Amino acid sequence: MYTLGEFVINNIDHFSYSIEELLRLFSSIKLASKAIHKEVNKAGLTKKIMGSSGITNIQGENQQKLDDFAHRAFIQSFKSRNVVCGIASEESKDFIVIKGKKENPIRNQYIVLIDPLDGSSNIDVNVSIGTIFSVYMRKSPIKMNLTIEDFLQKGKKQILAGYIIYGSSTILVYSTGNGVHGFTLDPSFGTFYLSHPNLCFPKTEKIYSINEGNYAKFSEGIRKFIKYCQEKKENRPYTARYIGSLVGDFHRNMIQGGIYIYPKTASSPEGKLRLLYECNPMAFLAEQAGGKASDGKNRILDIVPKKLHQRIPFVCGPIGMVSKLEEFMENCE
Ligand code: P6P
Repeated sequence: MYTLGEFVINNIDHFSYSIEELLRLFSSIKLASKAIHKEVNKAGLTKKIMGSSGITNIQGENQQKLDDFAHRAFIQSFKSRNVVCGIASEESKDFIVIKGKKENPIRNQYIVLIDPLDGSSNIDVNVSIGTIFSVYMRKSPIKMNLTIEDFLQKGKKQILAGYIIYGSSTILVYSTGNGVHGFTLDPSFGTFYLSHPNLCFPKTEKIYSINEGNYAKFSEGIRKFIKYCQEKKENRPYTARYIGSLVGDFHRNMIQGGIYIYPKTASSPEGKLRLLYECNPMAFLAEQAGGKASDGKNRILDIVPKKLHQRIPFVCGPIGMVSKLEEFMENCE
């Protein structure tokens, strides 16, 4: 069985950056995700890692202890591998600059945007949660200080995007623009092995995922699409599945065939999800898996970011389902 490192080395042809630096990036991501895997899997046993940290994070959300643990784990692992020059995290108001080690010839030129632990409100009820990561080359010259522009790049400029889902097993899913591939952690070895090569949305359109509790707050177009999903016609009704964890819902929908929707609502006119470290990486994966991702109208990967933590309405899934939703949205404008 291929390990993640072996798979990367055997698929270097299309990757236009340094393989050594890509392996360093993966080394950081694997190190932190294994530490989080360990804590998530014993969360129910040790009260000290469960529940709220008592801190309200920059999102105004109640930070869970594991959110903070995951944030620190990634910062530390990226610092130690000397390949990243800057990190933007959901848990940190401003971006974090990482100075390269002088004695090391590798010049840190990668920018990472990360949601260290998405869906963390599910920790205490044992529902799958995940890390979402997005990687770019810096735009500013190596010798200059990082600027916010290094982080506000269009999603189509990503060189690496992926997630780790901490569920019945821990799976790292990524794309560098040459398909989507999944690797399952063997905890006894601490090694990620190729388990889901070339992930693609199946032809069957089966599932729709949206928080229907917000139905009264949705736009007419979204409400009409929900009714479309529920009517008995052609290959419908679809199955409703929504676990309140983007990584969990996305992973299931990519494998089984389904659309994920977090639209704007009357109370959240920009939607809830963050463009830079949730929607862009998931949109990159969705397109690489033969699907589509938009804000209900515009391609996510073409959107010019304006702020580090900006929110955006988000829909992703099989091309046919996303296009049908966009049609309803357009007809109700
Ligand atoms: P709601 C988790 O907080 C998250 O960011 C996503 O992982 C998830 O899909 C969504 O929010 C759930 O939000 O408002 O439906 O509870």
